[in-house]
Amino acid sequence: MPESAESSFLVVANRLPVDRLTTPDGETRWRRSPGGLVTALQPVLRAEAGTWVGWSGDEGAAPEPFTLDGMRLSPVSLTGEELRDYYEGFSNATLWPLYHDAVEQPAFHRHWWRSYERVNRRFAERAAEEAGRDALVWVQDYQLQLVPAMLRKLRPDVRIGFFLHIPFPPTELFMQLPNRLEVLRGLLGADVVGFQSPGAAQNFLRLTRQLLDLRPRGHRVVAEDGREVLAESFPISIDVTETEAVAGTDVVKDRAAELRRELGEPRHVILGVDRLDYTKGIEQRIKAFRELLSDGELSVPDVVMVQVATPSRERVEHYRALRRTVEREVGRINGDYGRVGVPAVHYLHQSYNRRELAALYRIADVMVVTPLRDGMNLVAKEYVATRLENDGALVLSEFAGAAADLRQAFLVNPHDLDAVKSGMLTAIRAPVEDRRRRMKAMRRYLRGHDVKHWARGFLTALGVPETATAYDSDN
Ligand code: ADQ
Repeated sequence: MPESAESSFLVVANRLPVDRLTTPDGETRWRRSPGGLVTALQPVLRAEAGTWVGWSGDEGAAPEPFTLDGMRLSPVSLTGEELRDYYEGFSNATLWPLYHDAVEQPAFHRHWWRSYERVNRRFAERAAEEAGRDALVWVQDYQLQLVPAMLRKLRPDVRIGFFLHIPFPPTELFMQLPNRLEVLRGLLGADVVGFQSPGAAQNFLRLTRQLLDLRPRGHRVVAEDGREVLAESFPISIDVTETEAVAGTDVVKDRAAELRRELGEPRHVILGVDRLDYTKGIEQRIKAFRELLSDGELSVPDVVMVQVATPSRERVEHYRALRRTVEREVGRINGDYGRVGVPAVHYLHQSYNRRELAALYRIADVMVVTPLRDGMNLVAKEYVATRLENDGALVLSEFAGAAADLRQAFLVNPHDLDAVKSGMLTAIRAPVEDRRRRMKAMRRYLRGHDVKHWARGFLTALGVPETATAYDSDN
C-alpha cells in the first residue's frame, strides 16, 4: 500500500467520489464525479490529509489506494455476487423500499443479508486500517449501517459519525426487517447518528426504546455499552455558490434559449428531473399532466412537459417494471395529445452534465417534484438555486425532506392526484409577484443553508471545533 495509512479524518461511503476513465491510448485515469457530498467534504479531506473509503465502481479486485485532488482514496472490492446480493439485493430491494414507506414491497432473503454483513465488515476493516489514532470517521448511508458498531469493536479510540441520506421509517415498518436488531445496534455504534428530518431522528429514538428498552432523553440515548449517542437531524443541501455560478454562465444561458426554441417556444415549460425510481412519483406526475390536458385546463403546444428520468438500478426488477410503465404512459399521452413535431411530454432517459441540467432548470417555468417519499431531494434545491431572476415556480411534495426547508413552494400531497393537478395549475397561474416573492425567500434560505453549512453542523456535533470546519474550497 503506498503512503502510510494514518488519516485523522475518514469518509466511508458505498461509492468513491470518482469515475474511471480510459484514455484513447488505453490508460486508466480517475475523474472526480460531480456531487454535493464530495464538494462539501473535499476541503476538509484535503486540509486533514483525509481518506475516502469506498467502492470504485468496477467489480472484482480493487485498485491500490491513490491520491486525487488532494484526497486519498482507498478502494474496497466487491465481487459480482456481492453486487447482486449486498447492493442490488439487501440495499436496494430490501432497505430502500422498506425505508421509503414500502411503496414497493421489500424483499427479504437470508443470503442478501449475509452478503450485506460481509461487505459491511470489509468496509469497517478497511476504515480501521486507514484511521490514525483518535481519528474521526464519517460513515454514509443505508448500505453501511453495520459499519459503526463493527468499527467501534475494532477501534474503540475513534469517533464515529453516521449520516442516513434516505428516510428512517416509522417503527411499525422497521419492525418488519428480519435483522432489525443487528441494524439498530449497528447504527448505535456511532457517536452521532444524523438524519434528514427531525421525524426520522424521532423514529430512530423511539425504536431504541421499543427494541432495546433504552431510555432516550431529548436527542440523546445511552446505548447498551454505556456510551451516549446523539440522534439529530442535519438536512443536507447543495453547493449554492457553484450552482448559481454555473446557471449564470453564457454557455448555460445560450443553451437554455436554444432548448426553448427547440421545444417550439411554448408559453409554459413544466419540468421533472429524477432518477428513474418508484419513490419519485413520476407516474403520478405524468398522469396529472394528462388529466389536465384531457380536462382542457392546459393544451399543447401552449404548455409542454419535459421529463428527465436518469437511468438507475436497471438490474433490479422493480426499476425495470417502472421504466416500462412510465414509457407506456408517455407513449399514450403523446399519442392522445401530441402533434407532428410537438410531443406533449419530452421524455429523456439520459444522464446530463451540470451545465445541461442547469439549462433545463432555467427553461422550467414550473418545476414539479412529487416524490411519494424522499429523504431530502436535491433537485428541488438545485432548481431554486438556478432561478437567478427569482422567477419560476416549484411544485413540491410534502413527503420530501426538502419541504421543510423550501416552505414557499407550492406544496402538494403526491398521493392525491387532484391535489397534484391543482398544485400545477396554481403554480402556472400564480401572479408574477407571488412567484417572485416565494422564489426570493427560498433562495435566501438556501444561501444560508448550503452543503457546507450541513457538513459543518454535523462535524461540530461530532466534536470537531467549529474553526476546524471553516475550510474554504481553495484551501
Ligand atoms: P437521490 O434519490 O439520488 O438522492 P436527489 O436528492 O434528488 O435524489 O439527488 C439526485 C442528484 O442527481 C441531483 O444532484 C441531480 O442533479 C442529479 N441528477 C438527476 N438527474 C440527473 C441526470 N439526468 N443527469 C445528471 N444528474 C442528474 C439520495 C436521497 C435524497 C437525498 C440525496 C442526498 O434519496 O433524498 O436528497 O440522497 O442526501
